[in-house]
Amino acid sequence: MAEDAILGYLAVAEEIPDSGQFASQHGLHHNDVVNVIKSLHGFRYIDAQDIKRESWVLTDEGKKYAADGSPEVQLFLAVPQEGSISKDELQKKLEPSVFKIGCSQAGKNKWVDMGKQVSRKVQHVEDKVKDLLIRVQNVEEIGKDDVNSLKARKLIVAQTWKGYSVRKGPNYAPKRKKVATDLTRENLQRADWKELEFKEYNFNAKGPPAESGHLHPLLKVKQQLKNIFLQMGFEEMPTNNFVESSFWNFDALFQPQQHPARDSHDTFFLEAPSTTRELPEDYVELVKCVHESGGYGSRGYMYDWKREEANKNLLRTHTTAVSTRMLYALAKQPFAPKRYFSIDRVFRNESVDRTHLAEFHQIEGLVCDRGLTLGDLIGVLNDFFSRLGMSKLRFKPAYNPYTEPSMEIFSYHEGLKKWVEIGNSGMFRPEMLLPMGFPEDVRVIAWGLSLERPTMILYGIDNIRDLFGHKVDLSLIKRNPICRLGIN
Ligand code: FB9
Repeated sequence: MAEDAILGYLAVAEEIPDSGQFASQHGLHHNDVVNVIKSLHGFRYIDAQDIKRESWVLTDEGKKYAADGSPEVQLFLAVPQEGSISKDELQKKLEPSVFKIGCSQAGKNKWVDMGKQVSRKVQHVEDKVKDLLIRVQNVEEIGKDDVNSLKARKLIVAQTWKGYSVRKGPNYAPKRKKVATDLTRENLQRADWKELEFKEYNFNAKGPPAESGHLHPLLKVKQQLKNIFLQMGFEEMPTNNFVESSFWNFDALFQPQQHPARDSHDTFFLEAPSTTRELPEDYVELVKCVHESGGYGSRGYMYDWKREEANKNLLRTHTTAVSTRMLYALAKQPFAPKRYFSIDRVFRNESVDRTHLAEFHQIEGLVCDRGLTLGDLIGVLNDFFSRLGMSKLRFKPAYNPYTEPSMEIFSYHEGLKKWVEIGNSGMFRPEMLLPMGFPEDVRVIAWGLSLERPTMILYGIDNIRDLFGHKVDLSLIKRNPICRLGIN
């Protein structure tokens, strides 16, 4: 249709100066003409040049007045030729916007006398505005001042019209030759490949996008945090056991058995297997004592410690449970300083909301060495978080059953323009370390944070359910580039 019109027209004419006029002269939609021009240009049947033209188009309000007349004329016609009409009466006869604009325009044009009563001041008026709008609609020229006044009344807006001027191309032919895009068996059998014109190879054509796996944003940030820990000389702890005994998750951490976190409101206890198979009996005895009657300078919690409570299996509530196992194993060896880290899932029976699910990934770091102080903890925290791009830290005294002193960590986040709580930390209590068998002067400083929070902030994800779980929009994972940690 449009193709034959264009190729046919160029058979007799040098050029098609304006695809817009060509379309209207041939009763074609300009878009169809443009698509054909692009395709013929692609095959070099024609040579098309962009042409732009600024034109005015009517706004919706402009279209209304072009159809129904300008508001001032509608108002004028609503005023009786003789006598007058009350303003309220008049208002009822017209749409609110027409009445409002009509009053100001007709008033300005001194067509009517706008008092409590409204009367005509002239016999007849021309609807110049309507005429101008119709001329614009018909792409006819109108004067500069008229353009400005219509523009001022937001009845017309500028529009860039894009079209093409077209000339014959190097492969011009009045009819598009069917170009073969493939040499088929039939072509060979019919030996008609000689006549056939083959489409050029387009070596710049992009192949189909290579579908590949995409790392979940959480895993991208996890990898960067692992790199930071490894660069700081930390060794990763094995976290491949979501199921833990209450002993390693709580008791070994000197967390008393009646501590609120140890009831099913906060912790997922297992039905099967409900109890752990074995614990290091001699060490369990020491833990029992320190809970019940203290020692090592502590008076303990002075309650009856129950083995069956410690035997209960649960989904670990923190990766600190892994730290406990690793520190216990470390204490069995001749002492050597150690830096450990873990990043893995922990489970808490919490109500789900925008930032909390029943599970999240905990990041934990610990340094075990002789004579470590709170200063060393603050030092390693500044080092660690500065590598995450968080340099300005503040510390707020906090409480954990297994660390004393403990501190919540805050950082001023330039992007969010506020102080953000970025983690918790402390020095493991002697009641935890000494029963393990560590020498008196060995101290362990540790800290923890979540993986979800930094990932949500870095990827600008507002609701944790958009980050993790069955509602995640996979395209988000596909589309999201790596956010470089440490770069604001
Ligand atoms: O991750 C947390 N906040 C955070 C971290 C990084 C971050 O980076 C942004 C790019 C800039 C932003 C925010 N928090 C810890 C703080 C809060 O979100 C807190 O409300 C929620 N916390 C979780 C626990 O919720 C019950 C985050 C999680 C958390 C808290 C404490 C520990 C671990 C995870 C710990 C510990 C610990 C303490 C002493 C010794 C050993 C471990």
